[in-house]
Amino acid sequence: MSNRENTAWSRVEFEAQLRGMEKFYHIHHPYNVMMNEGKLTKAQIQGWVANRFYYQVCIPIKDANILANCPDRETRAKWVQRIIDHDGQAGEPGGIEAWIQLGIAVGLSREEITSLKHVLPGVRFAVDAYVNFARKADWHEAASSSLTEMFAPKIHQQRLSNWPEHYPWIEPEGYAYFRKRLTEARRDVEHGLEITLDYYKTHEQQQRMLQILKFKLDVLWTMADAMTMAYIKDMPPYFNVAA
Ligand code: AHQ
Repeated sequence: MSNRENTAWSRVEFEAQLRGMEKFYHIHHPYNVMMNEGKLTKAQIQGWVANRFYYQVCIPIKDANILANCPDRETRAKWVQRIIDHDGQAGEPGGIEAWIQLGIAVGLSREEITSLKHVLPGVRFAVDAYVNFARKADWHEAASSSLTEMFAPKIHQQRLSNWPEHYPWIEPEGYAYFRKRLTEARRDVEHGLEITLDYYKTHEQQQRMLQILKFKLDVLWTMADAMTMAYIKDMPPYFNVAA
């Protein structure tokens, strides 16, 4: 390999390479494309909300594992905000409660959502893989795996812009979560990028980061795959097995 191929990217080039991974983001998954085009039924929207709830409740667990593995007080003092954003605090219900409100706005009951009864095996395995990665990985690597959120503001904005027209039956109160994430995601990415661009210095380390980001992109894509099988192709687990 010529030396050039082994040379580490500059900070600017490294960030550009990370942002170049947007083509694998789940905004391009058929489930999300159909959602954005108004082609999903009420049941397919409800299935998505009920399954994504498992991802949402696991995010604070994932972030608590990063805190547990991180010896740097300054980093922890910033990172802890992510747990508060989701779990809430005195007087502020938080993102998990906002997601339950989204569930109620699409016609699910609180119990249906919080019972996790609709969570598909493929969704559960993908989310658990993310949490277990954060549990075991070096805290820098776990922190940098959150950078799929570089691409999240666009997908949240899409929902806010298109759902009212495509899905007028959804109560507008449900949109609070997406609005909340527009600012929170941008703030999270600023901190996550700082940690990432500071940590991965050599060519090999930067290649490792691309692998980590691809793993997290796979988590999101696989969740949508499981929902596609169950709710679009009507082939949920064991659909062809006699009850
Ligand atoms: O609602 C989302 C959220 O709270 C988070 C936390 C962050 C992480 O720590 O990995 N990623 C993330 C994401 C959220 N919403 C997803 C969506 O499509 O609504 C996007 C997802 C992400 O890009 O990782």
